Formats: sequence, C-alpha cells, structure tokens
Amino acid sequence: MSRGRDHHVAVVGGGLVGALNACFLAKRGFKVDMYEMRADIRTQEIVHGRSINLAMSYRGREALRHIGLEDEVVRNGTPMYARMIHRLDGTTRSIPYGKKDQYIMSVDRRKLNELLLTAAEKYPNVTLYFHHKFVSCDFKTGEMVFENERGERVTRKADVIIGCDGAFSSVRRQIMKNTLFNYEQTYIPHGYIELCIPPTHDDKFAMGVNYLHIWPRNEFMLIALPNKDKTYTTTLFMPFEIFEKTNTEEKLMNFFRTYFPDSINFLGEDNLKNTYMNTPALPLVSVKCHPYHVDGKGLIMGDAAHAMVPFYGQGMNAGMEDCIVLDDMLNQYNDDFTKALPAFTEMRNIDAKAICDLAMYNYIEMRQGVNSRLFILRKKLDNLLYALFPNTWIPLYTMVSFTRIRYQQCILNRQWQDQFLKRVSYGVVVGGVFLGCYLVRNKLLNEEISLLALSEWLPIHLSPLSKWFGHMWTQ
Ligand code: FAD
Ligand code: EGO
Repeated sequence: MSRGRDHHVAVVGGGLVGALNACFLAKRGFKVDMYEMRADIRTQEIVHGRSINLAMSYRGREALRHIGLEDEVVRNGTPMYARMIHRLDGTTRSIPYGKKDQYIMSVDRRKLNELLLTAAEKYPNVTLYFHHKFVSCDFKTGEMVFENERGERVTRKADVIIGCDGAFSSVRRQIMKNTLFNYEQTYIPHGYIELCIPPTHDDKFAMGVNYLHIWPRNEFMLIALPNKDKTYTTTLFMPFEIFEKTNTEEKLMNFFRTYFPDSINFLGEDNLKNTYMNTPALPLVSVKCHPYHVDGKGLIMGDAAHAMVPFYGQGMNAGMEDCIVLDDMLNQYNDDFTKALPAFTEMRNIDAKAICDLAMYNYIEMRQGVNSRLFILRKKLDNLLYALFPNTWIPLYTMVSFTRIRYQQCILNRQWQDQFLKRVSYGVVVGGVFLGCYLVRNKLLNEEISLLALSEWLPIHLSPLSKWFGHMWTQ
C-alpha cells in the first residue's frame, strides 16, 4: 500500500478542526486536499455562524504548538485569569483559575479560522477547495461527490477521507449507512443568543478585562468573554420556552431587570432590545457515536465525532486535541492508516464520551441550584485544597482546562476526590464546628465567613456529583 508522501488525504470541512488537521497531516508529508462547503472566510465581509469568540485552554494551545502557531494565537487572544461572578444584587466576586500561568484565553473564532487556513495553505502539499459541499462517498474506492457553488456535482478521489465537518457531519451520515455504527444525539431544552457589550463612551472596556464573566441564575445563564476591540461577546442561555414567552421589548426588559440588572448598563437598553428581537435563539446538541473510523479509509474528528453542549468550554479544545491524538497514532504505526485509525477510535472514544458527559453535567449542575454563592464557595474550596496539596488535589476544572490528563482520567480522579471528601467531611465538619466556635469566640473570623462555612460546606461535600457519575459509569 502507499504511504507517506504519495498518500492522498481528503479533509472534509475547513472549520477549526479541519484547517488544523490539514496542517498536521501536511507536516507529516501527506498530500492533503481540504474541502469546505462555504466560501473562503478570508474573502468575506460578514460571516454567519455560531459563537464569535471561544475560550481556548491548554489542550487547544498544545495542538497549535505542534504546528508552530501557539505564540501567534496567544498574541491575538485575551487572557482570562479568573472568573468574575456577578451576583443578583450587582456585586461581583472573582476567583482565579489557578496559578499565574494558568489562564484560559478568549480567542476570535473567525481570526483563528483564518490563521489556520493561511497556515495550511503555506504547505506546498496542501490544496484548499472552497464551495465544495461533501455529498457522499465510497470508502472502498475513496471516491467522493461534492456539490459546487452552481449546484453541480463533481467527483474527487483520496486514499483516506477525514470528516471534520461539524456537529451535523455529512461524512458521519455516510459512515452510518455503511457500517455497524452507534449514534446518539441529544438536544437540550436550552438555546442561546449572542449579545454584544460595546466599549464605554471614553473607549474603555465596560467591565474587568481579563475575566470570564458569569451570571449564574440556575435556569438562566449569561456569560461574557472579552474581545480585542474592547467589546464583550455575551451569550445568554435559556430554555426555548422562555425565549418564546419573552417576545416583546417590555417582557425582555422585565426579564433582564429581574435576573441580570447590572448587565443592562453594560449592554445598553436599545442595543439589547435590537439584538434580542432580531436574532433567533440557536439550539445546542450533544453527539456521541462509535466507531470513528471505517477501516483504514475514513475517520471523523472534532464536532463530527463528539459535539457537546458548551458548558465546559471544551468543544474546540477537544477537537484540536483529536489532531494530536491522530498524529501520535500515525507516529506509533508508522503512517499506516489501517492500524492508526482503529487505534484512534480506541483511544479517543472513551475520552470524548467523558468530556461530553462532563459538559452535560455542568449544564445540569449549573441549572439545578448552583446559585452564585454556592458556586463561589465550591471554587474557593477547590482552590484551597489545590494550594494545600498541589500534586494530589487538582480541581476538576484545572485537570480539564490546564492539563492533558485524559478526560476519562479527570472523571476518575474527581470520583476519588469526592469519595475522600465524603469520608472525611463528617470529621472535618465536627472539627470545624469546634474550631469555628473557638475562632468566633476569639473574634478571629468575622461572623459571615464562619456561618457560611458551617452551613454550606457540608452540602457541597455531599453534592450529588459522585453519585451521579457513580451511577453513570457503573451502567
Ligand atoms: P465546525 O467549527 O462546525 O466546522 C465544520 C466546518 O465544516 C464548517 O466550516 C462547515 O462549513 C464545514 N462543513 C459542514 N458540512 C460540510 C460539508 N457537507 N461539506 C464540506 N464542508 C462542510 N469550544 C471551546 O473549546 N471553547 C468555547 O468557549 C466554546 N464555546 C462555544 C459556544 C457555543 C455557543 C457553541 C455552539 C460552541 C462552543 N464551542 C466552544 C465548541 C466549538 O464551537 C466547536 O467544538 C468547534 O467549532 C468544532 O470545530 P469543528 O471544526 O469540528 O466543527
Ligand atoms: C459549580 C458551578 C461547579 C461556558 C459551575 C462548576 C464552565 C464551567 C458556559 C461558563 C467555566 C469556558 C462556560 C467554569 C461549575 C467557558 C466554564 C465552569 C459558563 C457557561 C465556560 C468556571 C466558555 C462550572 N469555561 N467555562 O469554573 O469558571 O464552572 F458559565 Cl454557562
């Protein structure tokens, strides 16, 4: 069989994962053809689509480092060193993500995509095709059918077809027809719209810059990520049912005054009304499937393989990490796709399922009674234990966002932590009561802190997390 330089690989989809994957494969020396259904975004004035900016963490950065793009992306992004929690009364609290060098980055989706396309194009062995909508293929012969701008069908050929064509993947649909394939998709009741917080009159950021701003309100969630142009992209998540009910400007303003009063000043009333009334809420879907490969001939990666709800900020990061995993497999099997592709499924399926579950769990947890006070306490407790036992006690968010510990292992570690907390929590609480009484009597702690600690640490320890995962993983 043909290997290495003379091997033709087709990458379907020129989004974040497709363009990055083209770079990875080109670097290995394959002849790469990338097919994107849309126009070249670098030539477009307005690009329609989802989410304007994204939180990039360690896994995404590591993937970019492999192809020498990390520094440029970091230069173009805005670091977020902490989350800023906005309480209902308008007061804010910030809790750092970790040590100074542990931060997530707000990156512009379009800029990142453009950078990746330009990087891919620089390889002499890469060809980019736009206006090529993948329609179908035969994995045995490697023949693919595309539809061009004028609706005409064109046929192309490749030795390996890799689908990086997003949550509604056509390549996946093709795999579904051909082989034993398990597939599961879940729409959640929530949808989202994006709003924009403009700069202030004197051209400054309206809020703290280097934060991920979160307004946790159970059923409703608002988040804001900073952009380079001093705006924030603000995302409102809420049930479609509420979107439909909130259908007049008056109802909208009442809703915001009730749940996000401080955000109105930042957004501006007219801006808020205009955007809300003129943009439809978009759905959120979670996809799990197995396997990801068809013999040594086909593969799906990124959202095509594992779309997830955005409540962990890991979709793009996981998709980019896929590219590292495939690269590792090709190293291990000396560019033999018949061995590397099954190995990719074997390695990645477990971890993709894990991060899909973690994202869904965050959705459930944030909805079910995680008010701002509990959120702050849980994060503080995590940070405290992390500071005390940096090697043993790594908070879940830290494992997921600042390490490349396998997603599945992150869950297992967290289960161990929860088990441990459960066992010692009674002792800690009893000891804490005595210590607390002692400290209060000696006026060493103010009343608020000790009361909060006593009344809320216990329920946090006994959070249903471990039970929930215990249930899931023993099924
Ligand atoms: P896509 O970005 O969907 O790209 C697929 C590409 O394939 C597109 O260019 C499309 O035009 C093309 N295509 C589709 N069908 C065909 C076809 N038939 N033929 C040819 N081309 C085709 N992730 C994070 O890591 N951090 C975040 O903060 C974050 N926030 C998010 C917020 C929201 C609201 C949403 C919805 C998602 C968020 N994500 C985030 C997830 C992230 O957007 C995705 O995981 C990521 O875009 C997946 O990249 P992809 O290349 O696999 O798919
Ligand atoms: C209790 C409450 C325990 C995406 C909440 C854990 C996600 C979850 C959507 C944040 C950060 C990047 C994000 C944290 C938790 C992006 C993220 C988090 C959101 C929503 C998001 C955090 C885009 C969950 N990271 N995160 O710890 O700061 O904690 F709020 Cl709605």
